[in-house]
Amino acid sequence: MTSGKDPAGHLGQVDVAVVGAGFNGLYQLYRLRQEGFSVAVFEAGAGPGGVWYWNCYPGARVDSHVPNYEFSMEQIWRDWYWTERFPSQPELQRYFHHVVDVLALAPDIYYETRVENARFDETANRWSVETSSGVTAEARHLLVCTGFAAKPYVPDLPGLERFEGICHHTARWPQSGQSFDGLKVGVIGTGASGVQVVQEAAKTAAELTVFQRTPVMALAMQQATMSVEEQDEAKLGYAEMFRVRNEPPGSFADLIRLNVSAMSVDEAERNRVYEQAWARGGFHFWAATFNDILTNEQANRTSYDFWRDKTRARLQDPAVAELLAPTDPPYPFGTKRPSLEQDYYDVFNQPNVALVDVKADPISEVTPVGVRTADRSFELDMIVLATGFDANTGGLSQLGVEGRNGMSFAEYWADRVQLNLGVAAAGFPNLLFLYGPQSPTAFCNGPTCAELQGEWVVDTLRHMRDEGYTRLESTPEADAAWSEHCDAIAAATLFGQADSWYMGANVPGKPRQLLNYPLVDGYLAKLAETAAAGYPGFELS
Ligand code: N01
Repeated sequence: MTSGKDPAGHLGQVDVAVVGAGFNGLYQLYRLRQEGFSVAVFEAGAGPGGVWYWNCYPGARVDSHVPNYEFSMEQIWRDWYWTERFPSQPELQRYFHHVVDVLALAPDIYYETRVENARFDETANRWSVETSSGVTAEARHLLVCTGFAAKPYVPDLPGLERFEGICHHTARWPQSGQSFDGLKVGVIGTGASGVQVVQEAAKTAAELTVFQRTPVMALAMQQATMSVEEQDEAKLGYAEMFRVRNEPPGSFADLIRLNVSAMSVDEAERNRVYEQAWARGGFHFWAATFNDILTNEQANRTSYDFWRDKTRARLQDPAVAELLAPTDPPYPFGTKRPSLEQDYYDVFNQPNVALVDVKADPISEVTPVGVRTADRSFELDMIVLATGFDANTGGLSQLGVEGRNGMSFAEYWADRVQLNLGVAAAGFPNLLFLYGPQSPTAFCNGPTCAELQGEWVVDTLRHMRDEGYTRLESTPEADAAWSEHCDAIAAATLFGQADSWYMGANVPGKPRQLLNYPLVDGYLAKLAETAAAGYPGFELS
């Protein structure tokens, strides 16, 4: 099924093939069409939204507040109203349909069309793209907009395939829905997806068993409903808000880190700042307190202790409290992405909810009727795999991209991932990544990054067309230099101390390196510098 065009057959030559109809893919389609390029978007899902299409598990909602988390184009926000500050996945899906309608994008999007192979033709300087629905294209440029979470990670749990109950990964939840009502549910994993599923399952599951390996440091969401009147009033300031969002430090209009060390103030002042950030909710406690939280262990510990005490105050059982919010931090605060919660900690006071520490007592196997750890057995009707993603690079390897000499991403990055500015890699001419590895991805947010990084991509393609270039390729030296620069930034922070997906460390065997660039403003400056200097580090011909 496609939206708009007849899916059968060959599209012939297009200027740009885009993979993915999430924020980045839609933005590229909108802007490149405006610039006069022909564009085709291939999307594996049956609708737009990317992660917001696939992650339809009960309780899924975004952790970045609106209106920051939306496109800045007035024709989109003018008639759009949210119901909540942190919208749910169904509301986000409606938003994506609104975007597609308002910008009239549908005719160029091919849904249920997974890119299965893309080969670079050295003679024509074009990508031959083949898809699961039979649509093909010969594209001058291939823009990979698959996001960081396109490939779910399922750990190697012995016996998982023999489980006879219901089993879903959060990112492959049935689109038709699956409730927890009256079931004995086991949730494996306590990252952002696990937190949200647990909150929901605790309401109606007969029994909920949460298998925790590492405690999440979940922050108070401080959810709020939003009225039409309040949004109408706020819209008077949207143009200015989006202008600020796009300026240094970039990505959030109202999350500004203080230019003050946590160690330079006394405890009372520190707590005042922390209380204020806590009350504002969302990522404020992570990203808008002191300037050395993520670089100085002592400063970081003050954040952790504040979070721990806030959290433990809500837990009735001291043993459960010690597992969920240990006396000493299991990793530095904020070096794994903090999830947002509404009543995650409170549900552990309920009689139908149990916590199992699978660090101390690891899962040994999944049986046809449940889960067995070294010491205990749990009978379950349903297993939820909230085990995250082969993030940043995993989704890319699924596309069957063959660059020069048939090289795949997996081959090029076998020992370590390296991309020039997080947008291009040697051996893959005319291919640009948006929201990809070694760009600000996880430290920016979808719509903002789609616009900020996206404009650079639009400018680059326009520059090539205007100057008569048909080929752009990164150099191995530039890839290596950017990757080393990312390493240097990682070394100056505490991120390396956590086994997180930021570091590729959640998937066994993956090279361990910082896969996201933590400085949005520095990144944008580098992009601008590169364009202004005539694209050093790239070969244009
Ligand atoms: O994945 P995760 P996620 N046995 O990797 C555990 C975004 N997101 O899907 O920490 C037992 O964070 C693993 O344990 P450990 C957001 O950016 C956003 O939750 O490796 N447990 C961990 O607890 C987020 O950061 C939203 O020890 C195992 C969990 O599985 C990112 O996506 C919502 C295990 C995986 O946590 C990823 O979040 C959802 C095993 N063998 C997601 N293997 C919002 O916007 C893994 N685990 C709110």
